[in-house]
Formats: sequence, structure tokens, C-alpha cells
Amino acid sequence: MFLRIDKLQIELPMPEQPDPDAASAVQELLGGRFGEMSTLMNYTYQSFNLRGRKKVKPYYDLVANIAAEELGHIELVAATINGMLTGATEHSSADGEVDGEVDPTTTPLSDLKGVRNVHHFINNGAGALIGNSMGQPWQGDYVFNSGDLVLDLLHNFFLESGARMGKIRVYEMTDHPIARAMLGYLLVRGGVHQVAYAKALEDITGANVTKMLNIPRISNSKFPETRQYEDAGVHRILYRFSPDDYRDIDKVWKGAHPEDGEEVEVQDGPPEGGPQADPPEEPDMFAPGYHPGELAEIAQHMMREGGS
Ligand code: MN3
Repeated sequence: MFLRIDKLQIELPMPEQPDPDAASAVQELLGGRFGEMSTLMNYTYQSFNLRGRKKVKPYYDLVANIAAEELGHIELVAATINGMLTGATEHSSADGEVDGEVDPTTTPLSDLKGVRNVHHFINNGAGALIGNSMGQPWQGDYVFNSGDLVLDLLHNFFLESGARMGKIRVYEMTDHPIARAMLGYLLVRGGVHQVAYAKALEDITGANVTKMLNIPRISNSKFPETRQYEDAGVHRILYRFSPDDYRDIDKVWKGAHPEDGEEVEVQDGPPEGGPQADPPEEPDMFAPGYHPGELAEIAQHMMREGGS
């Protein structure tokens, strides 16, 4: 398996306006039952545990390869939440600063006590949590792995459908530009995985599962942020996340796309991607801790020592 750890799967807008309440809604897409943690962990453990995998190699390859893509999706949703939380403390503590230092007696974080998920600010340095929109932690029993390939694939089709429902509802809750950029891309990629599991089920059972799409019954074309990806054919591409493995995903990812009728294709390598997010410092959260000037000095010191 290889992954681009130096890049996000797409370029996200820079943080401008914080929206902690919308960020807590986006948490559902990370750590909720149908979130990216669930898709990642379901496909990871299903591939770890699959028995007789040489016999059913195209399906093993499909599930393991999609697991690799999901790792990039949790990264993207976490970056979205970080971006949406950025600056929330600054807005809150505008009156609490003396000579650039926060005066704790002025209750500089008082505006944050009423946000939907105060954990973002009490336990985390304005960062993403492994939990859902109500703050409940992600749970291992969100992973379904019966050992029966058809049942597991059917579950994965259901999981991707639930994930799509969540994305659409969060889209309808917030027009935050970072959230919408992430949603435009992940609606398209989740759509690919939904179709891939439907095609796998059709191969094995003969049932016309792709006829059930769209679930929910609304096209990605209704969401303007999907357009650049649909125009580029990203909805028809399954990326191969390994130079050597997963050679047989093209045994499943073939034929027509159910929505536009055009041929689907496997592309070697991950998507081109965008720069890695580097969320700005949040001094009121002591994140990353020392004063920026001090950190720069420490870094310089380390570089000098490393070089000698
Ligand atoms: Mn995903």
C-alpha cells in the first residue's frame, strides 16, 4: 500500500471565518456511524480477515484498495474541521489580550462555553475529535464483518449510502466554504465506492443493484461543488493505491457508469491532490504551546545541532 502523506486528496480553501457549530456537524462525517472512520475501519478489517482471498481476489483487492483511499478521506475531513475551528478563540478573546498576551482573568474563552461541542476547545487544541456530531466517540461495533463476502459487500453498499445521506444533510446545514469544498469531492468519491460495491454484488449474485441508485434519491449534479470533479470524470475513476497490489480491481470496476452510461476506468496511483493543510497556531489554546518566536529559536537550535 502506498499513500501520499505529503498531500491532501484535494486543495482546501484557507480558513477565514470560524464556525464551531458547523464544525461539530461535520464531526458526524468523521466519527459517526456512517463517517469516514467507519468506512476506513470496515474495509480495513474486512480485508485483514477475508478467508480464501486468492479465490475471491478481485473482491479482496477492491475492499483493501478502497480502505487505502478512506485513510485520505479521514485526513481530509479532519483538515476541514481544523479549518472551521481556526480563529474561533481569537474572536472570543479580542478583549482579553494585554500586550499580545492573553489575560486569563478576563475569561477570554467565555464565548466558546456555549458552542455545541466544547470538547473541541477544552480537551482538543481546536482540532478534530474521533467522535460524531453529538460528541459520542467512534465505536468498534460500527465495523460489520460477518465473513460472508456477499453480506459484507451488501453492508458496504448500505454504509456508503448512509455516508452519502450524512454528507447531503451536512451540506444542507452549512455553506461554510471549507465544508462545501470537502463535500463536493467526497460526494463524488463516495459515489464511486457506492457504485463499486453495487457492481461487485451484481457480478456475484446477478441482482441489478446499480438500479437502486441514487440513494438518497438526488443526483450529485445538484451540488455545484461536485461539478469540477464530474467534468473531469472523477466519478468514473477508481484509483489504484499501490504500484504492485490490487491488480484485479479492474475485474469489478468495469462497464458503464449507471448515471451517465460512460465507461468507468482504473487509474494507477492516488489522485494528484493538493497541499497538506497547516492550520495556523491558536495561542489561546496553547497550540502548539511556546510563543511562535521561541519555537522558531528552538527549531533553529535543533537544526544547528543536527548539522554539527
Ligand atoms: Mn470515503
